Amino acid sequence: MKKKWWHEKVAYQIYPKSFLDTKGNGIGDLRGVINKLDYLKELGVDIIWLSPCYPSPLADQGYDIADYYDIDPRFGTMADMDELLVEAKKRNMYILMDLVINHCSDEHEWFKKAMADLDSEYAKYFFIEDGVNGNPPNNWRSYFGGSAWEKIEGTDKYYLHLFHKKQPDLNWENPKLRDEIYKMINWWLDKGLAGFRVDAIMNISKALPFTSYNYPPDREDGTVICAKMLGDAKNVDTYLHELRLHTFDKHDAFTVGEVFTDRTEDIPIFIGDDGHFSTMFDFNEVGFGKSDKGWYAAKPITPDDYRNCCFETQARVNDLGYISTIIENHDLPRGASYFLQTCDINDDSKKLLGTMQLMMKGLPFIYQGQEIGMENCDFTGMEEIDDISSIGEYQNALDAGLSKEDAFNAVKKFSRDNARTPMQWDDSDNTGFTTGTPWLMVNPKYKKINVKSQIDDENSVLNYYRKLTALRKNEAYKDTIVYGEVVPYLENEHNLMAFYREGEKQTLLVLGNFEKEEKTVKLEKKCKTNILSNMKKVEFVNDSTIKLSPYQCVILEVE
Ligand code: TEU
Repeated sequence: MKKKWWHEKVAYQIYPKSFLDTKGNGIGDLRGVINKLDYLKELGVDIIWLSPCYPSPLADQGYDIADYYDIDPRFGTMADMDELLVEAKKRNMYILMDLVINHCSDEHEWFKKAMADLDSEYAKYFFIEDGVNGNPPNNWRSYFGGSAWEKIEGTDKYYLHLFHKKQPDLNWENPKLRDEIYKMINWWLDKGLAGFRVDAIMNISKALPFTSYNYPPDREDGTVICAKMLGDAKNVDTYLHELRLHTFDKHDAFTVGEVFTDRTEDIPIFIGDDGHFSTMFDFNEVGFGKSDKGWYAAKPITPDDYRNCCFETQARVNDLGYISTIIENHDLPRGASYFLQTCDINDDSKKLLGTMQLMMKGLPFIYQGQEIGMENCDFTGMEEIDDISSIGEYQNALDAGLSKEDAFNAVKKFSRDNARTPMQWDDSDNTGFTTGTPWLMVNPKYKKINVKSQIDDENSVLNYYRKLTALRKNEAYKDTIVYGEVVPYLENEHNLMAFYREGEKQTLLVLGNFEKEEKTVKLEKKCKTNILSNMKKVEFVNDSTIKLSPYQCVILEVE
């Protein structure tokens, strides 16, 4: 694997709508991002991924784009975007936009023109098919629940939407559509964007013709069927190859793919020296609990599961390419609430979890608020939840026979809105996010968990994250942390996550105790310096034994 400039960086995801509102409309904006660049720089962030801020009806919070060439006025102007690019560059930071090209909004002019004339060339930008005896063309279900087909009023035809009906799928079979997409990508890259996070990209190739699948009888949402469809769809590789030659390669752009695959043989398609993206997210850990029925029926995850998933990914990817690590994003519950559900959720355990992520091999993406230990929101009813996916899940749960109360309780734990409540800046009204009414409720935990209270506290989660990012860039250890092999240690020990990072210059040992109790750990190799711990006291019993306090982690250098 060739070394690349971005391997040594730290990335951060901003969900603009919930980051910082400077206009008082209750919605975060690009000026808010500009205002916080120094905050991010001090956190050690180099690469910023902005979730979509293009004009959009926001049915799926901007993942439904109505115009690829502009900024939604609620988020600011193109001048703000240009300023953001300039200000980022001054600080040696890189901006990524979200590239949502599997679908657009039903309010995009392509779709409006298609609907106005089903024989027009724009109709060929989408998948429009005849119904079968008054029913949709086939039985595919969408990711967000219900049929993946929407009837076109006044006709017996349907259009395909693998996500919400306000997100019609674009027809990648059509070279004209592909050219439109390439033109748009190059336009953004010419502007000085460093690259993209590429949304839902596994979906661009459909299994054609549109035949029905046999559903498992208790299947509530589209995921399994879509997964099966993806297995049958053959053109992902071909499309991505063409896409990259026409766009990314010409600009040496950095790209991170939202790729869902558990097939090792597919990895080189996406990453590595000949992969179509620079990197892709590791979703192994975060997807662990999801059941066949969807998120509402997810199984709990333990620290042992988290550890095993991380090690599994490392073994699978190995030197095939360089992955990106996450513990949360805008589609998931908060990492602390999810991965620490069997632990005490406190500053120590949050620092421990962060250490495991940032010491893994991979480009770490920190999601806004993760660095201060934001937690899930204790929503009290469905009326407080805005996300269309959660609303779909709730319906799925009701349809499966759950009571309203049980359905709500199941959905709220995994709701995407847990990650979408406003960023917690201080303990003033609305947590300093807005002077207006926030578009989504502020998590009441903000009184305790906020940037202001942590910034000057040497022991805060925030300052610990700063130490972690600094360690990744420390000349003495950088090569080992970025490139060193991950070698699991004592992997059968319950509630312990332990691994070596074997580099050319040195070997590090990372130990994390996920237990409420003290843990004594045998050291098979003599360790010298304690490089970093989330606790002041590091207690070696003797040369070959160390005692870890509850939720303690340490990073040691092997002698
Ligand atoms: O997510 C793609 C995706 O597969 C999601 O369905 C994911 O499994 C789900 O959100 C979990 O609840 C991307 C975006 O990240 C997401 O926010 C969008 O809603 C989706 O694409 C459609 O653009």
